[in-house]
Amino acid sequence: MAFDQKLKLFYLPGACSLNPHIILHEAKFPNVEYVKVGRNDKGQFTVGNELLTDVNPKGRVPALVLENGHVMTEGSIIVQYLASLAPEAKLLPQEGQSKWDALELLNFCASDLHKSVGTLFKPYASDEFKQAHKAGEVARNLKYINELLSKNEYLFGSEFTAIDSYAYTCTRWAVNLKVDFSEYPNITAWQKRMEARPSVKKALEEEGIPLLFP
Ligand SMILES: N[C@@H](CCC(=O)N[C@@H](CS)C(=O)NCC(=O)O)C(=O)O
Repeated sequence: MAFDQKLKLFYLPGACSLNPHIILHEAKFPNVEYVKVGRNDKGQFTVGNELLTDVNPKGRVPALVLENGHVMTEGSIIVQYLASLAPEAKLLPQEGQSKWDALELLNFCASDLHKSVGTLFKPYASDEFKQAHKAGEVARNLKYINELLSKNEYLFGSEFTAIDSYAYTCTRWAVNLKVDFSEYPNITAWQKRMEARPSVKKALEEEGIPLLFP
């Protein structure tokens, strides 16, 4: 499949679909339709009068529909796919040990980071649990990211990769959920660096959500 194929990204403003949204702009994919999902009174995602489950049986974002109709539904795999279509954008290393090391970190974002911060949104989690979880798993993952950013400007070295857009998306949630970032100054500096990128600004603007650091 080609770089200039027709693509359709289903997103919810600010959700993990922001990661592929940033990546589509970062690599300047030319032929993308962005479809905002809504919610019905049962909390299910909707697209117009239809349920998102008609597109993605998991009922979640992101979902990327390719020109041939195939649907991809896991964010970390979607960005690997996009990176392979746009090698000159260097969204992820494509060869050697770096390829595996980058995938390892991308997987950390998709599993530990995404799901630890994401748990703080669960309506069935008690306030007591959320406080303990912030001090436990969330802090552990943010500390690791903060350490990585003490060595480099971006998470996988001196250049932006799709690991940054994923981690930016999740650490953004943590800021909005009032996690204390005073012990993570490198994350704050990197979030500002991320928000200076035209791709990030454009994706946030299209999703109708504010910069953390206007
Ligand atoms: N395994 C999926 C998870 C995607 C995911 O958790 N999406 C969230 C938004 S960040 C969602 O759609 N949540 C709605 C729900 O769980 O009903 C991935 O890694 O892309």
